Parts: sequence; C-alpha cells; structure tokens
Amino acid sequence: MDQSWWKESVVYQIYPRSFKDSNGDGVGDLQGIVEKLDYLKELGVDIIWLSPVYKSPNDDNGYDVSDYQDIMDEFGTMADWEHLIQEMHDREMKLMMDLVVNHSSDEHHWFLEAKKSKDNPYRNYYIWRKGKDGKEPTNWESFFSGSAWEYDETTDEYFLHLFSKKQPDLNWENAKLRKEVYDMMNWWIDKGVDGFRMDVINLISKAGYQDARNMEGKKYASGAEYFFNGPKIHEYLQEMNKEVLSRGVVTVGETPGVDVEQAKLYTGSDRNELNMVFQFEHMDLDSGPGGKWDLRPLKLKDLRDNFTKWQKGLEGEGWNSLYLNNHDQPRMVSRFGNDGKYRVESAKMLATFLHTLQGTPYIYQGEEIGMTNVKFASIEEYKDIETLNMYKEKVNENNEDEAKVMESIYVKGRDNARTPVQWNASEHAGFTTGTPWIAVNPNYKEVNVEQAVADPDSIFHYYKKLIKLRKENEVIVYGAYDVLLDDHEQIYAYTRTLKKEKLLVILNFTDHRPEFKLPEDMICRDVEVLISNYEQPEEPDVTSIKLRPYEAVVYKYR
Ligand code: TEU
Ligand code: CA
Repeated sequence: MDQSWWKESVVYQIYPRSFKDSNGDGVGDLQGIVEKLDYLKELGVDIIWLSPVYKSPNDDNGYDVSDYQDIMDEFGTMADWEHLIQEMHDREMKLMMDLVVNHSSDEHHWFLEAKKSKDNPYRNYYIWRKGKDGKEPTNWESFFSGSAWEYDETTDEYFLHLFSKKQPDLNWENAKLRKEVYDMMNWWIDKGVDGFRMDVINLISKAGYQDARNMEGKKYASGAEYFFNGPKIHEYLQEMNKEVLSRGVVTVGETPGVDVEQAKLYTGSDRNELNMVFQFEHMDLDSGPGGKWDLRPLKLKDLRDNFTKWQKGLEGEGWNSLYLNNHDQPRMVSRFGNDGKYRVESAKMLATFLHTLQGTPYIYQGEEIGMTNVKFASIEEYKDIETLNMYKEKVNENNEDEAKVMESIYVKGRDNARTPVQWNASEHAGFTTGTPWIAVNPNYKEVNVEQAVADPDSIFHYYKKLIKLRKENEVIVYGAYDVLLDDHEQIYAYTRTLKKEKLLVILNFTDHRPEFKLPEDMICRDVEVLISNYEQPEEPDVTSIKLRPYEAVVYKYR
C-alpha cells in the first residue's frame, strides 16, 4: 500500500455562509474563519475543505459561480482570502478549495456572452439544443425539480442545467472551455491552494441528448444514464491531471452514482486521475424508490454490507473517503444515531466508526459537537433551493400532503446541515451579532462549542482523541478491514490488521443492550482499550460483553 500524506490526514469541511460571521451582516465570512483557526488546530484537523467562496449570486449558495477568480462579496475580498490561506499555512493546515466546473452561474460573463447569439465566441462554452415538438429537447429532470432545460427566447434554443436554471452546464466537449478551467486551477495553485474537492465531477461528460426511460410516466425523468460517468470522463480527468493535478495537489471527486468498480477507475494510483471520491450509496440506504424524499427506515445490515463492500473493494487499489454528513446531507447524529437521550453517546459511536475505518475521514462543521437536525415551524424559514423547489412542485403544483412533505424536509432537507455553527449560549449562538441568514437551531444553549471545549467528556474532546489515535497508530490508516458478526441487527464489529498490530472495533448502533460474543475461532491476547464512549473495566474480557446503549469500544490486541 503506497503511503501518502492525504491518506493520513483528517479533513474538516467549512460551509462559510454558516460558519462564523465577523462583521454582523448575518452571513458567515472569511475573517470569521480566521477567528476560529486555533479552534480547528486544537481539534487536530490537517486539511480544510472550503465550500465555494467565489463570486456568486447565491442561487445555490455559492455552487453557482459568476467569477472563478474573485471572492464572493458577502465573504470578503481577495486580500481576506490571501490572509486566510496564510493563517492556515502558518498552522500547518492545508486548504482544499471547492471546484464547481460542471456548471457556472448564468451571471458568469461566459454565459452572458453565450446567450447573445448563436455565433458568439462563447456560445459553445455551454450546451444548447433546439426544442422538440414545441417542448424541451429531452425529458430530463433537474436535480432541483422541473425540466433540466431552460428556453432562451433570444436565440430560440434551450440550454441544459442539471441543477437550477441559474446553473447552466458547461460544455466539456469544448477544448477551449477545458483550457480556461485548467488555467484557472493553476492560477489558484500558484496562490497556494493545496487541493480541490470537485463538485459533481462525474457529470461533465454527457453521452448524448435523447429522452430517458420514464418508468413512472412522470412529466420528466432522470437522465442519469446519459450523464453519470459519461464516455469521456476519464479522458478529461487524465487531461486535467496532466495539465494541473500532477503538480501534487490532493483531490476528491464528488461522484454521485459511482460504484466500487467505477471508483477504482477514478482513484487507482496508476490511473493518474483523482486521489479519492465521495460515493453516495450509503446516503441512499434510507431512501425508497421515489428517491431521497421517499423515507425508508435504515437497516444496520444494509449499512454494514455497503461499508464492507467499499472497504474490501478499494483495498490496495484506490482510497475511500469516509463521511456520514456534509452540507447536502442531514446531521449524522439525527440520521444514524440518536439526537435525543443518547445524543452524546451515539455521536461518539458514529465518530468511532468513521475514524477507525480505512480511508480519509471528513468532519463536517458542527459534527464535532454533535449538532442535530432542525425543525422549522414553516416552509418560509427554509432557504435551500432544492427544498423550496421540491415543496413547490409537490405541495403547490401536485397537491401532495403538506405534513408528509414537511416530514421529509425535517428528515432529509439540506438546511439541517446549514443552520449556523453554535459557538456559545449567547444570542444567535455567537454566530453573528446581526440577524442570521437562516435561523439558529434552538438547542444552541445546550449544544455549543464553548460548552464542549470546557467539558473533558464532550464529543469534541472525543474527536480530538480519535484524530490523535490516527496519528499514533498506522494500523488505523493502513490496516486491512475484516467484518465480524455480519448479520447482527444491532452490533457492527470489525477488525483492522497491519502486520502484528490488531484492532477490534465493537459498535452498538442501538439504544438496546445486546451481548457481543467473540467469534469462537478468534483469540485475543494482551487486550487493551484504545478508546471508548463509556468507562471500561481494567481487565477487559472481550469474549462476551453486554453492551450499553450506543456503546463503542476499540481494543488493541495480539
Ligand atoms: O451536490 C450534487 C449532488 O449530488 C447533490 O445535489 C445531492 O445529490 C443532493 O443535494 C442530495 O440531496 C453538489 C453540491 O454539493 C451541492 O451543494 C450543489 O447544490 C450541487 O452539486 C450543484 O452544484
Ligand atoms: Ca459577515
């Protein structure tokens, strides 16, 4: 297994809009991040993934870029950004920027030019097609509801937007566009950037523009078969690697719809493409056939089978990213743990899970203090375009039951992850002295950084210990994973092995008290507890353990 610094790193994701506001306008900003770098240094993280900070009209909170080489007004200036990266580097932290190049904003000057006329030099930076029988060119549905095509009167053609209509897809068939992207990436690396998280990077190669199969007979259907992992995706990424990435930056591709075999093609060390990818299979285990808003209870067996598939699948060729939440997903303690009576125990159990698997762990802002989902009283308090478009389509247009739709927003809405980070128990949780752009979670008086840093038994200090253990035990980074009890409905257990170093990880994913029984053929000598979310006996007996609610324990043994 080739050793690499990014395999031994822990990444912390900042969604700047909700992280820390320094000037009282209610929106997080770059100076606010500078104020909190010592906090992140104490946590022990190595790389900071910064969600987009480029100029943007914020139709999709920065994932709609109108100038790739300038800073969003609300977040500050380029001088603020240069100050931020300097402060990060002074603390030996690396900066991973969010690269959003499947699409731009419709306010980018490329698009403002392109839509002027069919023969404009920038026309083919985007994807234009004539309508068909007075309708959109294909029946594809946008990820944000409705058609993936928007009609442009001036030139009597439609342009493609897989996301919002203010996020026109870029045309990667166009070598000039690709060169503009590579030049921009090199410009950021020249300014000191250490890596890129690549937004929906496996959508950039489209396989054609025909109608998608429409099983449910809805007005629009998913065109994924035409744009997930398209025919030229590896050609483009190998070109990007040659032109830019080979300079030695760390990369993670966001690749919805990728499976293990495809992930090997993106991350194999001999592929000269990316270091790792975010796969989404475990993010759909609690979705029904109708997609993310179609709620389905999660089964531990499905979670274990999926993680085992990915741990074994990428062993020796490729590398896993390890996450259970981010700015697009609900809070992990609410989704996979227990955000009520056992919030602290279950948050620590889930952290133990993510930080003892093989791969690079990603911590999403607020996860390290066990921030939870939120339930706003009315749809008016929600801000996310994905949620608002879905509500409009389901409730306003299709008269679906509002209470059912709100329930799906409470469970799966992206705003769950976007309420301001809770710094202390003062007004607006110390996030802003103004009015926050989105309401703070009402539980901020109990759940906040100040309380967590002061409490040695907090989730924060537990994360600190886990990150430190990863630095001290190569087996955590490079050890082989082997699952145990692979049909238990409450306990998830596995071992990690690297030469003589062995770990036994036991996780109770429930508030029940199941008994862990060591497999008959397993002998564990010189057992010592590495970390746990409960007090453990001096002389642990791992042959049979009555577990406590959400108990997590990691043993070192020979
Ligand atoms: O997300 C792409 C993506 O897959 C998400 O739309 C995800 O499937 C969905 O949000 C789950 O509910 C990336 C960014 O992370 C997201 O914030 C952007 O909205 C999107 O691309 C468009 O840039
Ligand atoms: Ca601000």
